[in-house]
Amino acid sequence: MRRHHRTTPRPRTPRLPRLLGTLLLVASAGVLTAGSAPAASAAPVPLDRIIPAPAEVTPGATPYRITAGTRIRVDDDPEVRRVGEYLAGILRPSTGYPLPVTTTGAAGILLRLAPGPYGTEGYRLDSDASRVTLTAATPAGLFHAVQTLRQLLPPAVEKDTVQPGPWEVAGGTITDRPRYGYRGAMLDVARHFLTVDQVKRYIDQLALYKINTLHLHLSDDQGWRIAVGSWPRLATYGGSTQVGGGPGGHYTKDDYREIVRYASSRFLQVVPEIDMPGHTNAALASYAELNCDGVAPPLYTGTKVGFSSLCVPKDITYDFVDDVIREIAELTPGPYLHIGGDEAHSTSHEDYVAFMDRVQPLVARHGKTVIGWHQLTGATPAPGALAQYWGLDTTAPAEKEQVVRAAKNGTGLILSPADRIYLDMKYDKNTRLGLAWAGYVEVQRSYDWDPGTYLPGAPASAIKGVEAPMWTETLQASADLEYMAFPRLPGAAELGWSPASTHDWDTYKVRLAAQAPRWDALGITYHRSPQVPWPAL
Ligand code: TNX
Repeated sequence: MRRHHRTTPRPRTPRLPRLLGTLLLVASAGVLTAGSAPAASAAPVPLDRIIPAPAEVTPGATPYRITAGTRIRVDDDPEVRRVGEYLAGILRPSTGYPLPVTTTGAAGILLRLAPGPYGTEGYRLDSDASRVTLTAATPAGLFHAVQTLRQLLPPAVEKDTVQPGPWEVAGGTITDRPRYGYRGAMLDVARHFLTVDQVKRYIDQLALYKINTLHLHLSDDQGWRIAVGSWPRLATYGGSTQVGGGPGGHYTKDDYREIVRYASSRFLQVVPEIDMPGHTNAALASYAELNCDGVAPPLYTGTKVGFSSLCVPKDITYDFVDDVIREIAELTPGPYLHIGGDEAHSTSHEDYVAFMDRVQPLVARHGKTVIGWHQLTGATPAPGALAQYWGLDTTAPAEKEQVVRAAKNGTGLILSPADRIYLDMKYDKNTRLGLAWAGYVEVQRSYDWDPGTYLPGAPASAIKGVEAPMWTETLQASADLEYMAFPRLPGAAELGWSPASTHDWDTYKVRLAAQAPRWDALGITYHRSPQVPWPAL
């Protein structure tokens, strides 16, 4: 019963079996609960009311109810047990139940690894009166299944004090796997420094929507945010301020390891970015010898772009880049290292190409695969490199063609169109945070596009996924980040995960509205866009 993913959206007719199933489910839940618990709130969340939309749903008749006696039964495998404990950690505070994680028993909530058509991140969820079974080929698949289970429970499950329940999961089966392997979110920790705890909080929010990549923009004109042992002033001096002139900050190597560890406990890889050859004022200010004229500029706390460049002809530039890449590659278990390459307006085209020709092999030498912003396609992308497209609908055709040509020649693409999923763009003219250079981006605009057809001419196989960047010129507190990310981030996650055939704004906005009580329970600030039918406050 596997459904084949389509790369083009199908016409907007709802799939009849799914719709019928949902109706049946709602009806049967109503009958089952009549006379016991309060009917309206007791109907369990329909299996297809989650974000990202699951690939395939078959409703069943009887829900599963978590009770004081429920056990979480896991395979005898340390990683599966870890996912079981993570689930218990979510359920225990709000249910008040002990929910022991055990390796025995056949009822309750079961987490099992088994071969099947799940790929590296897919899963199956089966729910009936006696058990909920999560099955996947990998711990990552089980972790994503846990996020699905979480969204199938009432929003109050997210609270950290005991709530009344009941805790029912609709009966039936979900079979699910992602459309794309790269589903990312970026945090710019350079314009405003974000603490390790802020990054962890965001990681937890990403995990809820099955995002598997955290891209950290670790350096820019306003700050260098990671300790480099061989060039210590980068962090201690180059990291000592930020936009607006505040104290800035940087991650020690242990801080960074802790972010990587925490991300990996949520099955996210970290992609570190050192932006080069432009966006380098913090480095140039820290070491005079990196400048062509040998003079260090002052630190910079404004928001202009395009004024700085590493000195392309000097050999010391490549000693510097080699040291930085080596030390960051050593700390990074994931395969990718992002070298930026955007807005190098102070680097000649010739120098830009020469720089990329020398730097990309250094990334390979330290065992990593290059990612660059799509301007990298104006040079010669290394074999296997990925280009991150951040253009707009209105980007000049020649620039899009250059990206498409690279894709045809084997460069993979990550799609981050700025007028769609730049999370720092204002929603409308009244948004008090954010920028508007790519226009206003309301929720429907951010959701309503198809990564598979977005760049006409790019081979479908070149599209590796979607990433939602968050630039922080105007953002500092977690509440700021959340206000910009919610509700647009779940849409980016759905574009990366769900089959194109599920794409439909009218049903999506209802699913999105249903997330709001969960955000409230989690303390997440969000924008109550007038485009979404939110529940009353
Ligand atoms: C463009 S996107 C930039 C960043 C800014 C951002 C603000 C990109 C690769 N470069 O330097 O922070 O716009 O939205």
